[in-house]
Amino acid sequence: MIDRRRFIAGAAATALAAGAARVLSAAPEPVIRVTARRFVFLPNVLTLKRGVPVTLEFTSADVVMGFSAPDFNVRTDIIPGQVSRLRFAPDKVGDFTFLCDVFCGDGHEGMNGTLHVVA
Ligand SMILES: [Cu+2]
Repeated sequence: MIDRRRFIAGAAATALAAGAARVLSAAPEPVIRVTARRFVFLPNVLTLKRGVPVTLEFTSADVVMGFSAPDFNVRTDIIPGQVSRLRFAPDKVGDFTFLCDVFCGDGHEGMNGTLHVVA
């Protein structure tokens, strides 16, 4: 019984070590959470790396919104009570405007932010 317990502990340690090696060899992709509410995105400056896939996770604090980054041809609806995920890898460096593309009220036209893409 003692030997068996020792074996199980050894197996667990081996599994942990294997897991640690996986984490080191493939860092998890970045995830950035963004809250949309009338009439702002928080945060409204998102720093990304060119060529590195990123997942943006959007939630809405009030009404249906949209996220659109025309320079990268990506968009998604943002629905209250849901998480909208958008995964892409920016292919150019610079500052690019993103905006809400679903009419959400009187401040909608000014609801935007910046994708700050670095090398
Ligand atoms: Cu809007």
